[in-house]
Amino acid sequence: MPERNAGLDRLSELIVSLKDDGCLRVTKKLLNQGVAPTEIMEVCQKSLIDIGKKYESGEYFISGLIMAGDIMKQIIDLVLPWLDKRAAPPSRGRVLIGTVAGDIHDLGKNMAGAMLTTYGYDVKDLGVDVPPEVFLEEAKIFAPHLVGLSSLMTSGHGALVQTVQLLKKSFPPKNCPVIFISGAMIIEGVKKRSGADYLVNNVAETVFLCEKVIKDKFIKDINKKSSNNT
Ligand code: B12
Repeated sequence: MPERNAGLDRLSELIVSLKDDGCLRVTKKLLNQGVAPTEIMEVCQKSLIDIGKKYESGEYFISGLIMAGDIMKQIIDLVLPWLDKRAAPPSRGRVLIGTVAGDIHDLGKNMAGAMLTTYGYDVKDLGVDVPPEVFLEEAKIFAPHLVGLSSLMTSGHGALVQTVQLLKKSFPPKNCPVIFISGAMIIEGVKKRSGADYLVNNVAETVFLCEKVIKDKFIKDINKKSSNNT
């Protein structure tokens, strides 16, 4: 197993102490040293959780969260061009994503969207604060294989549950897109309550899940249909 680059711990310290110049310098260095973008993203996600804890404990204020969001956006901009551009077919599948009503957090969703696009998926991003009905309307038009809902606040769980249930009841089970949910504060219990198919915790897991679902569910269906026709 390759040794972990010590710069990743340095990056984490700099993010948590909101030192934007240092963060960007270290990120560039890590990328030039060949550290995987996904590894850098994992460090960012964990560091942001630490920042969230500092906010909760009163050590940081809302300005801290805003700075963290800003730093994160700049790091994502640096990292995205380094993502592995796969020689993928024109589209591996359609994925509809968005942040649920009442929530404006979008960093994780944007990262996941960019990563899926890089891996050859056709991604439609509905943005933030998206009402359940809009997810449904867009799902009818775009006909996604998967729908990914992001929700970072406990207060957003109601909207999340409503969105999943609306989608589930509006499509016949066989034609319903596979629904996955993601974001800090989502726990297995929320997944169960909503009836979502999967809970994902990071972008690497998301890409893996999409590949698995498309392969297991949709490609199998296509093969079944074509063998029934012969
Ligand atoms: C940055 C930040 C902000 C920024 C957001 C900037 C932006 N453009 O997104 C700003 C300053 C705007 C903000 C505002 C607020 N925030 Co805030 N924020 C955070 C913070 C520190 C980091 C979130 C983040 O970006 N994480 C990094 C990303 C990469 O991680 P992620 O979202 O989990 O995503 C990963 C996976 O889950 C997955 N994924 C995520 N989404 C999706 C979607 C799809 C489709 C897929 C495929 C995958 C996927 O992939 C990602 C990468 O691995 C969190 C702390 C935390 N624990 O997360 C608090 C946090 C979420 N915020 C919180 C709060 C309270 C607020 C405010 C209400 C504060 C206020 N008083 O105004 C407002 C909310 C306004 C609103 N209505 O939405 C709380 C929520 C607490 C709770 N129990 O609900 C947290 C947890 C902080 C805390 N510990 O108290 N916030």
